[in-house]
Amino acid sequence: MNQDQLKRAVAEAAAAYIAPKLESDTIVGVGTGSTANLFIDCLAELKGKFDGTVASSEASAERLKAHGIPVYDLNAVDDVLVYVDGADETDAHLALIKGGGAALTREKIVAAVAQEFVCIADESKWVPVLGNFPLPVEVIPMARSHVARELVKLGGDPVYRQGVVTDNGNAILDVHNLQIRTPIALEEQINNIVGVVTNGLFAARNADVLLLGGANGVETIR
Ligand code: ABF
Repeated sequence: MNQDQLKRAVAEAAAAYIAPKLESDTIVGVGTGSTANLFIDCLAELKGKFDGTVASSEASAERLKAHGIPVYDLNAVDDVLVYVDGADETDAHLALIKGGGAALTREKIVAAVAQEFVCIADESKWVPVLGNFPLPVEVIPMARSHVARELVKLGGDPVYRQGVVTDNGNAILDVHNLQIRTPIALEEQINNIVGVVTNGLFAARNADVLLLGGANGVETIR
């Protein structure tokens, strides 16, 4: 199977994983990216078996609505049963790097609210140590240079993602050359820099379940 087929396989596996949990009042959290897009298409098959969704980006909200799936403001719902989203990297503890699509802050908020976080990824995302994929950091625009200098002190090489404005109106710095051996600690350290909105390490709130697509099919890892 090629990468697209693996993404489709994990998207289908996620729909099959959540289907038995759905009830008429269930809200499903939906992520962003090409794997999450395929999940949205599978979710459309389950329309009517749950109430609606909250989305981690404007792009995902549009795709959900195009399928006729209700999309709610997160403030309007009491509970998110499950959040399904992709990742840029995952380690064996299901700590993740996310944010390649610049949606990390809303993704982290929905993940924080959700009872269960199901990550869907093809095997190219599985790494022994996080950091080969540049770590995205969302920053308040006026703090960009300050945050970049602080990130250099932490050993990284931040690069401004030119031309990208997040759904929240902010900028993204991609931090290269990090070998992230203590992801929970680094997540906290970066979040403590003044001007950082959030960073793409999902370690304090990691995934609960990983559906990983590879040559031998979809593996469920907890
Ligand atoms: C989102 O989509 C992001 O957090 C991550 O950056 C990206 C993964 O993209 P894809 O599924 O297209 O590889 O989940």
